[in-house]
Amino acid sequence: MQGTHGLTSCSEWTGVPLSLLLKEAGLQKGATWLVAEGADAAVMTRSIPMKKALDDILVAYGQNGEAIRPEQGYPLRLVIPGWEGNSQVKWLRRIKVVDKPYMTREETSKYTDLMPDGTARQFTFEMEAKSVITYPSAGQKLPGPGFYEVTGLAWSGRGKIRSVEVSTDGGKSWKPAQLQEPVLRFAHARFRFPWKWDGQEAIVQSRCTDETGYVQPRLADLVKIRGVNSVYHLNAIQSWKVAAGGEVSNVHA
Ligand SMILES: Nc1nc2c(c(=O)[nH]1)N[C@H]1C(S)=C(S)[C@@H](COP(=O)(O)O)O[C@H]1N2
Ligand SMILES: [Mo]
Repeated sequence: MQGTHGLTSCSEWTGVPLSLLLKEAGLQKGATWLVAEGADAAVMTRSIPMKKALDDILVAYGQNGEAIRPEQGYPLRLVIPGWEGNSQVKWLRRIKVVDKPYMTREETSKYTDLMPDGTARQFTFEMEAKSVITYPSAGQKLPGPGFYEVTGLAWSGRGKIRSVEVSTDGGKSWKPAQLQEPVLRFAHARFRFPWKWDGQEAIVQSRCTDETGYVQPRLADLVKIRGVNSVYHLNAIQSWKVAAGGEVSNVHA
């Protein structure tokens, strides 16, 4: 799903706090960034600010009670709560403490957002709040008018999800959805919303707010600021059209 890069949230990770390793190694003055390098053929490399490294980054060796699986980064990887997936270097083979970001391929040509004026938004580390309705969603078909439970997921790289609202009229009106416990920081939160579908064409949308008060933006509002060249961090409201026949499809509303 585009825009969900990041939150590897259904896992229980085991590892060593990166802050502990850095303190043991000893940091020199001016040590403001680090460069993490993967041992894969692509040598995926990302620059990470020291502030986050000293906060909550984990150098993980275990996932869900076993060694990290090869495809998830065995033997070691970074786990960076709330940040985009790409920064979470797998098959970690080197950490270099430096004084500036190194402008690697992934953080310049890829995970930097090209703004309408041609400048780059650097860096988009935190995953901004997003939600998506998973039922009904594109490719599904509602069998006929009647009662439905709208369900979906919401998450935020800035902390906990505070609330989710659902619209069934293309954003004209919004009603609160119910959050399912547990609602945890950086994790996917499930929501549900009772809906009586009258069989007419409808646009269904969800909109979440996180604990910082940040509200998931409408697509048009996000495009106004970011333009159309920045697709890697798309956290706008997702719209699904339910056609009169019950078919559900992806639309820009
Ligand atoms: N070394 C290395 N690390 C990497 C990558 C990679 O290609 N090489 N892909 C990144 C990207 S783009 C994502 S989304 C996450 C995926 O992590 P997962 O396998 O736990 O889902 O790993 C990141 N870490
Ligand atoms: Mo990714």
